[in-house]
Amino acid sequence: MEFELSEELMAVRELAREFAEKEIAPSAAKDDKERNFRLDLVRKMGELGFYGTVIPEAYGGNGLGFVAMALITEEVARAHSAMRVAINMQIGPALTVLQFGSEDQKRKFIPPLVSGEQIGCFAITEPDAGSDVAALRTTATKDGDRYLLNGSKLWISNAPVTNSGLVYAYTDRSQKHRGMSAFFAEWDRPGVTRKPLETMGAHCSPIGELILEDFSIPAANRLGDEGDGFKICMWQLNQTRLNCAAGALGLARAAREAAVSYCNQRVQFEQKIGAFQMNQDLIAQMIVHEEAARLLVYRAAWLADRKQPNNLETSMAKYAAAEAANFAADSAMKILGAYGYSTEFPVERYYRDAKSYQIVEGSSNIQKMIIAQDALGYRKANREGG
Ligand code: GRA
Repeated sequence: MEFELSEELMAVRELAREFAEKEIAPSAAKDDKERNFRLDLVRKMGELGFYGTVIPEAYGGNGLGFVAMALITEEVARAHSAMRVAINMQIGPALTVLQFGSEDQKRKFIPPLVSGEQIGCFAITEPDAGSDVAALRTTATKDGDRYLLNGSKLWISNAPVTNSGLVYAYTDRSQKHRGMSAFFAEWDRPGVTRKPLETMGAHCSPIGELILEDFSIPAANRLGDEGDGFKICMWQLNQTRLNCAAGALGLARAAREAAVSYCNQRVQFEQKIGAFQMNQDLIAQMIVHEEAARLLVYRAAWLADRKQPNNLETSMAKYAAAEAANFAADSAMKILGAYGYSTEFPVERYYRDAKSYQIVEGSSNIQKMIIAQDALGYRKANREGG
């Protein structure tokens, strides 16, 4: 058993930390308040290779692997959690095309996502299909050498700014989940209306609705066969879930660091408040939850690097990290009191941003369902092709 990072991975982490501290952190409060989408920083992360870790060099990546992806994501999220969504939006579609795409699709669609030239997304969720992916209603009707898509995709990260990405729709609703198909969409075309939406946190990660009315996608952009969509989606979610888990870890760390630092400065009743056992209790719990989540996140990434099944391990990592982030943000708020509640300091942003991790990429309840049903023998989490 090996708990050390290689020199290469330590260098990757150092690069990401330096970038996050110098370029992301200084404007995080302003960007959050103004809900800025930092295209400049998104592009810079592309230049630094942050979207290429899980993509081979042949398609513009650097092949550093999933542990590298997790380390980078953790560092970025520690500086500003909303900025790590950008990593997922580039990697998610690129990696899915790498897994299921034809050679032509790989050459055409992956490099612009890896470089950050095209802003990515993945459109799964709908007004009546969140946790229950199979309930989605968007249809894709074959029309000669293209498909016409009709439906509404809701709460789609990057919807207001995306150029290209994945979209899931039914080619045959009567087949239930076996009639779902996956497509690579180029969004700067007619037939799509974008409606930005506002959320409580992750302000720098634009989100919204994509309304599709006879939105045309060339048949050549379908990933896999008709009917492969649900399995492709489950596979994709397993990859993108890992990025969320790493992001939650970064946020947990930021909140814990803020709490520790404040405990060592703030004096009440003539003592540093770190001397009070009730605060020590919170700090100890924050550290243990964070460190346990870190081991789970790194293990899931390590398994992914070895191409070993990791759906179960990724669900555990996502659940643990999301809960650790929320525990840490909530505890930091208690420790900092009014300074935590104030919009002048970052803890209230951590608190708002942390909530998203219990919702996105499979809620905490969905992760628990996957973990428990595997343990009970009802539904295996690590499946063939998953
Ligand atoms: O029997 P079969 O041959 O028909 O196959 C079944 C099963 O074997 C079929 O799908 C197969 N399957 C899988 N295959 C490979 C299921 N899971 C997998 C897998 N992991 N790998 C149907 O299976 P089922 O178990 O009956 O499916 P279900 O009950 O309809 O759904 C399962 C489940 C609840 C886990 C799924 O729907 C799910 O994961 N839901 C959560 C949805 C989610 O995560 N949404 C995220 C939206 S995107 C987002 O949040 C963006 C955030 C961006 C950011 O912040 O970064």
